Amino acid sequence: MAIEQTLILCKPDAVARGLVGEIVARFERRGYVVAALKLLVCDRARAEQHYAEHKGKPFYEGLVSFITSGPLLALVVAGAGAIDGCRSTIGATDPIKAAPGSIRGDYAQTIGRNLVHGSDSLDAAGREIPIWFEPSEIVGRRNDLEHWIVAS
Ligand code: IDP
Ligand code: MG
Repeated sequence: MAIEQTLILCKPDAVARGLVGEIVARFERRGYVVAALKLLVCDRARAEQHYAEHKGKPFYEGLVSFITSGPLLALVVAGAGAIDGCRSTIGATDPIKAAPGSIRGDYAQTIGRNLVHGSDSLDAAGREIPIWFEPSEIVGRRNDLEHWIVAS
């Protein structure tokens, strides 16, 4: 299984509700490693870049307004199959449909306040990570991560 990096955002609702420790712990307990992490307030330009695929959809303005509404925690999380693995730990987009045991299934109620973002493909991760992090802010390049991972 390839070692992958994925972009995770603990959105402003996660920070406001004091859930970032719980959320990050779930990725760590699964064996993924935090390769980069920062707390920031996302401005509109970055939000539009990040959510470009959703421009024009009915929920787009609300989404941009929400993601820029307060501090969020951005992370690069790395590990074997981390892109799909983190998506399954996060759970379905609509918390009503998210399985109990997933982050959204355990802590969220509505699709507009679903706590976490995770890249949904290798292409998305490759596009999204540079929107949030400089290469120098990411610790451990993909090929160096193997020895951190206690898995096979
Ligand atoms: P994802 O976060 O599970 O990848 P996407 O379809 O990429 O889901 O949508 C991005 C974000 O936009 C979602 O996490 C959610 O916060 C918001 N969103 C998606 N669909 C809706 C909707 O129908 N109403 C309100 N917000 C939505
Ligand atoms: Mg998405």
